[in-house]
Amino acid sequence: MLKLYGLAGACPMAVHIILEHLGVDYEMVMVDRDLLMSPEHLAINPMGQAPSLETEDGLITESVAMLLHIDEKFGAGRVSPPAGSWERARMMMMLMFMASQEHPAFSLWLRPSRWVNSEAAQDELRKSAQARFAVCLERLDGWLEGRDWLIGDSMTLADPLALVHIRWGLRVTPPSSEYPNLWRFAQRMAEVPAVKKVMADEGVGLDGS
Ligand SMILES: N[C@@H](CCC(=O)N[C@@H](CS)C(=O)NCC(=O)O)C(=O)O
Repeated sequence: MLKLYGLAGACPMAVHIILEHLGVDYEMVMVDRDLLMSPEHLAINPMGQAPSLETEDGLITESVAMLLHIDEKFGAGRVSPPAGSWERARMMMMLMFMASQEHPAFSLWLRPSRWVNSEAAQDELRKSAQARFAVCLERLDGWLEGRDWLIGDSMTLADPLALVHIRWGLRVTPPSSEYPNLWRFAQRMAEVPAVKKVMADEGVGLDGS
């Protein structure tokens, strides 16, 4: 059985949602934040981060890799467009964009002290990271203009990751709730049965909790 190591409301939640939505048999292990850098957890995830996914073939890290692997094994076309299609190229673009542009911008805003020492440098870094994150949210908002889902007419791998980032965006200025398409999308997503269950299980909401 798959075992997902998660952190409430963080990027593992996207993987959690897809597992639940596809009805995959899995075990969920919530990692204690204080133990992320413990030797036991570093043996699972050498970066001291979540998620990690234990499979019958071994362990993998990186949430986008997990989403793709789960889709290939259990998705049967339910949460991704066919290989080679333009829609799949766009879904991949969105996943990579969120993982490699949007997520790091938020992380720099959240924890500038990991990168620079002085308070002045941290303030400066926070400001530029927040501005960069806003550019990313603007782009995500544009992709949702006139649409219920990022791709096609049902949930794909890109949507749960977008929801996670929109929840994070409630903490920055301007908050994600001020982007009309993002906020409409987040509220809609929160009503999808699998999303509702995962948010309840992880104890998170759309109210900043
Ligand atoms: N690129 C990694 C990023 C993992 C990551 O940044 N995880 C965050 C949660 S979203 C984490 O574990 N943060 C705790 C920390 O860094 O202390 C992935 O997509 O899996």
